[in-house]
Amino acid sequence: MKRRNFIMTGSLATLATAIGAKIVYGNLMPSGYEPLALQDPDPFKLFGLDGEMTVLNDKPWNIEAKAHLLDEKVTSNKNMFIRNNGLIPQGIDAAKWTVTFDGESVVAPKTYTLEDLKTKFKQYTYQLTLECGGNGRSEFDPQAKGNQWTVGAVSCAQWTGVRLGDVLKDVGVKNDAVYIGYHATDMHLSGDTTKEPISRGVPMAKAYQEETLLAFKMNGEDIPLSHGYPLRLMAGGWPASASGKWVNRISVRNIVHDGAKMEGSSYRVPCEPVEPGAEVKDEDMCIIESMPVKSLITYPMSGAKLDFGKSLNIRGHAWAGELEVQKMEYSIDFGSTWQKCNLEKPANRLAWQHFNATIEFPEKGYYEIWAKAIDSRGKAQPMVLPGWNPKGYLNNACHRIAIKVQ
Ligand SMILES: Nc1nc2c(c(=O)[nH]1)N[C@H]1C(S)=C(S)[C@@H](COP(=O)(O)O)O[C@H]1N2
Ligand SMILES: [Mo]
Repeated sequence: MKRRNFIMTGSLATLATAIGAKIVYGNLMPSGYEPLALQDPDPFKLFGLDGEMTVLNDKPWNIEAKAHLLDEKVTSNKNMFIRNNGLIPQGIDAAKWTVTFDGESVVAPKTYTLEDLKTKFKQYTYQLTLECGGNGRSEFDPQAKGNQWTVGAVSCAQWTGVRLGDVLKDVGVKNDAVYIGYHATDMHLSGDTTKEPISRGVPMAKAYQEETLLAFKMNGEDIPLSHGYPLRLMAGGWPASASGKWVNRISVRNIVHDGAKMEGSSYRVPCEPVEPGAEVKDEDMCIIESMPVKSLITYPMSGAKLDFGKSLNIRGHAWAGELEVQKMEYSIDFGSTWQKCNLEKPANRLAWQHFNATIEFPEKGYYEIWAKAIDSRGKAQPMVLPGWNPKGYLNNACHRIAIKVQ
């Protein structure tokens, strides 16, 4: 059951009976709030039964991680979510792979082999946070169409490649350049080869950022096929849809790139907040750029049970798009009071930051741990769902886990 479906009918005592433990800060629970322990899946039963990724769709493949699978500081290949809009290309020969720069705003089109990229330009390695714009979509009401991502469409792997900016300088870009748009070799679901499943991009300022890479390695090895082998764009901190996989062409545009999924409600949100379910005109929609501040508790799993008298060390990651996370807090009393977590600096700009805290529980019973990150401009994650939008993007509500102390 989702948060929205809950109608709080019972008294605290009835809720406690249903959960099988006293709700320690029950008097502080927001009215109408559905405790995690009463939601489906019941965290005390389901989580921990398997350590596998969740398949949301197999046509195309869309797979997400569970929170505890993201516990590593650097996300390993097996725990990285996969998001495809079309069909994964087959039979790739990396030795023959090329990437062509074209568009209105190149001085002249230019093509590079992978070998050219690797030998002509300096290589850089960064940890980059990659979060799907639709991560958290499953909680929106009215429900938004698309993959019902919960919390696991985010990763922070280590990427190696050349700076897109260095290559653009080598290509030669005219003064009227506004945007770069990627083109890739994955196939439209219809099988129609004249259609692209997705062709997005970033404004020139983001294209020239030091951390924006044309990457050929992930975690020190060739990029896995599902993540864009042999070449992908990496624009960390932006909706991951800007980071094109299997890239073989980059167009330097003198307009905002108008490729597939750049327009309408794709990766765009109302420029001003709207009522849930509202119709929003095209011209009132804005392209998502930097992702909002967010965090994830990766240890323990929701549904963990703890012996009374023992303290609990929680940990996880926090990120804030183009910004740094300045402060990380947790609450065990449904958001009434907040305590500080230890927060590490990022490994580099646009990498997620690790946090931890030691929690003592005052008595036996049921608790929820809520985590809240605050970015360098003082903006905090909301406790409840943020602004509704037609496609269910940008849900950065506080992550919460359920705990029983017994
Ligand atoms: N060519 C291509 N690039 C793509 C996509 C795609 O379908 N095709 N999906 C985008 C979206 S919406 C996301 S969230 C990320 C997912 O990257 P990952 O599968 O490596 O985690 O890739 C982006 N790049
Ligand atoms: Mo995405």
